[in-house]
Amino acid sequence: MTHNFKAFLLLSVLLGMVACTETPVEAPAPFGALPTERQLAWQEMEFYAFVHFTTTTFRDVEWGYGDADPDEFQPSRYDPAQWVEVMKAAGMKGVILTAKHHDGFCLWPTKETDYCISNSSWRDGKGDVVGDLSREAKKAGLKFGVYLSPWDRHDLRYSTPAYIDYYRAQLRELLTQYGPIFEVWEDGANGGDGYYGGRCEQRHISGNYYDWENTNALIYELQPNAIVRGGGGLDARWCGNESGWMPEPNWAVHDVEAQDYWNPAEVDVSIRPGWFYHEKEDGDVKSLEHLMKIYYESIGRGANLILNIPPNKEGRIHPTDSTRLVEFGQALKREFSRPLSASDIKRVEASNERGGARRFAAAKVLDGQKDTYWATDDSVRQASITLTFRQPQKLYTLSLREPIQLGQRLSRYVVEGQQTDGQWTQIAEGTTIGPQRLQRLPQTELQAVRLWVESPFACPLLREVQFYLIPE
Ligand code: FUL
Repeated sequence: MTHNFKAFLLLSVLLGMVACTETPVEAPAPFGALPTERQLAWQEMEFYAFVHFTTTTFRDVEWGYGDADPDEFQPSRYDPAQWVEVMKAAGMKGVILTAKHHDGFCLWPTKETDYCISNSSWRDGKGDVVGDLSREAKKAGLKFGVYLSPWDRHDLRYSTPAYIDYYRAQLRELLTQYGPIFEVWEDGANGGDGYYGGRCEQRHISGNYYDWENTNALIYELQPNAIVRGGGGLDARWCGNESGWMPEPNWAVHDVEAQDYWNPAEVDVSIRPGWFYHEKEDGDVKSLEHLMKIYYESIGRGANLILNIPPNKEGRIHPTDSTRLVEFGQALKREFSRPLSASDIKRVEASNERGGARRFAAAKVLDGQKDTYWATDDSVRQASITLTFRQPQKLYTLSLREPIQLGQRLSRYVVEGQQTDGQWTQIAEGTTIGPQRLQRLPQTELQAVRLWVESPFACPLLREVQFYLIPE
């Protein structure tokens, strides 16, 4: 070996070592409160059904008083497979049933009370709506959840400690006999008056009566993947209205300053004015436009949407509702049928890319992956990303997503469009993004779009920028 060749080898080894030891760019640290595994899975559910059904349906009221005879529960053409078919067609991913509403009547053959379906002559006392719906849902690939009203206007024990044992025993039945449960709905409503074992009086409860901490511990013990939704549950929160819209900004964190815990919102709304079926509301089923508006203002604002579809006295979803839901499923498919493909985008640039690393480059917003994202250096609080199209495009809708597994960060965004004459103008703006933000855009020809984001607490991260074109 010549001297020169040895020197060359040594140099190569040294250079190789330098290359190997070059410090890789560190991933951004997670910020603040983070979603749990079950919350992350739940955020992907996005859209599911609510089913309000009990003796109340047959009395044509909203809040059953708790005095209906079990025999009044007589759905004549009962068909939970039809409910599920409609849910599937609408694009829903799950269903939550009122196993017991405020009237106290239980839709499954519980051993804990006589006030249940086993004491109706319907199906010779062999009915089990919870069992039927959970089975149909499973067959169709829908997740199943239960609503169990804490306020019970029938039970004599209500407002005494014995009722809490009763409520927990009911939960134990529901959470052990019907397979995986994705969500337990604890409702906060209590109007005071009720039947209460024939006493027909007002009953008020004090602050910690339900002792949710221990009740929820039981839920997690029996169903570790279930989301417990307030009343007493902290996994998900009420959006604050029953009209189908998420107020802005929508921070999934309970206290943004304190960053205490992840507490994402769920928007609950009925396809009709009431939660239960009433014939007089047959003409008031929400229009397609209204449902689409709800979709944009709930899921499109980072919340989950639970849409109530109440079975009628026959035990079927009324034809007006089922037709509307099928149409809605088709409209949703159409709405997002023309995603602008990454190959239609000539260039993606950002004002800053973390450490100049490819792993955090602006282009990561286009790769369709959950775990990859554009990131900036830690010191950055405002940044922009510019997407230049190969040809001018008439855009329709924009979808933005943060990688929420690293916390929610963005407080505001502004969208600018570059017209074909080179002029830039602002075309949209908004506040928080979170798991998803949908934004309709003006339908003008644009050759580029720039998105500005503000991230007051930590460096901005963005998982997705997806444009949709005007549906055909
Ligand atoms: C409320 C209840 O009082 C309504 O009847 C309905 O169940 C709705 C979803 O929640 O608190």
